[in-house]
Amino acid sequence: MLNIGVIGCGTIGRQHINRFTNLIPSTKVVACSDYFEPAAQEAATLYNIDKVYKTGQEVIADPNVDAVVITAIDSVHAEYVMESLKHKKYVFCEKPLAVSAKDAENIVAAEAEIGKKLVQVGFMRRYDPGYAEMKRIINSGEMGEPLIIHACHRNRDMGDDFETNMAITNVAIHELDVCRWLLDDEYASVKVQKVKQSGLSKNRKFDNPQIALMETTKGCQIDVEIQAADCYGYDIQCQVVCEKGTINLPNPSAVVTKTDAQCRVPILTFWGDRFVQAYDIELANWVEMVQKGNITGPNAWDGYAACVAGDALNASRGSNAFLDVKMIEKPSLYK
Ligand code: ISE
Repeated sequence: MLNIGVIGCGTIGRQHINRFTNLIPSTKVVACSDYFEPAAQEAATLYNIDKVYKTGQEVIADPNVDAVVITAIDSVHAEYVMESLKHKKYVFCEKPLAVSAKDAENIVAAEAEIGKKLVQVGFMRRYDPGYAEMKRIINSGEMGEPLIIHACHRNRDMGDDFETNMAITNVAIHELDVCRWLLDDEYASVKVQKVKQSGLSKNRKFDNPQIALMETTKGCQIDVEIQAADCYGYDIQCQVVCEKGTINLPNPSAVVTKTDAQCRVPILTFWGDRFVQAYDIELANWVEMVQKGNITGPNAWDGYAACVAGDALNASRGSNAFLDVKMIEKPSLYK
C-alpha cells in the first residue's frame, strides 16, 4: 500500500484523491490539507482520509505519508516541492512546477544534490492517447522532419482573479511542455504577440487572446493561440506540420445530432473532462514508478524548462521582440 498525502483539496485535488481512492489499486490517501480548512475536512469525510492538517508542511512531515501530491494553488507549488525534497519523499506536483524559473532552478539544484529523481510534474498531456500517438508518429520518422507546430489552448472563461501572465504560467505551460516533448527539442527564443483583443472580454483585467511564438534550437517554429475566455468551450488543438504532411490532435469523440437542417457536435467546457483519460493513466503510472523507485515521467528538469520559456514569454510582452531562452547546464541526473 502506498500512503499518499495531498496538499490542496480544490477541483484537481479532489479529482486526484478520487483516483487514488477509487481507481488506482494499492494506494490510500492518509492525510490532506488545504489553506481553506473546510475544503480539507470535506474531502476527508468524503474519501475517508484519517488526518487533516492545517499546513502542507505537516502533511509532508507525517511519517505515515510515503509520497506527496501537490494540488494547491500555483504560487505555493515550489515551496512544497522543496519541503518534500528535504524529507526525501517522492512528490507529484501539478503544473506548473513553480511560478518563476528561479524557483524551478532551485528545485532542480536540490534534487540533483540528492542524486535521485523524486519529483514528477503534472504534465498529463504526455499521457493523452492523442498526443502519445502524435509523438509515436513523429518518432517513427514516417512523416519526415517536423517543421512547424500550430496550437491553440482555449478556455471558455476564467474567474476574475485571472491575470494576463497566468495565460502563460497556468495555461500555455502545457504547450510549453508538450511541444518540446513532441519535438524532442529546447526553446531558443520566444515572444508574446500583441493581437486584437476580444470586445467580449473588455471588462476583464486580462489580455485575451494572446499568441505565444517559440523558436526551437533545431529551427522549428511554434505558434500557440491562448484564450482565457473564448465564450464557447474548452478547445485544445495541435497540428504538427512535417516534411511529408501534417499530424493532428484528434478532438474528443462526441455524438453528432442532425436535426432541423443542422448538424451538432457538443464541445466540452471543462479541462478535467477533456483530459480525464490522460490524468487516469498519468497517476496510475506515477504510482507504479514510485513503487518501483524509478521516476521516468515529466521531471523537475522538464518543469524547469517550461518555466524558463514561460518567464521569457512574460518578459517579452509589450516589447514585440523575441527574447533568448537561457537555461542552466543540465545536471547529469536528467541526461
Ligand atoms: C487549468 O489550470 C489546467 O490545468 C488545465 O489543464 C488548463 O487547460 C487550463 O487552461 C488551466 O486553467
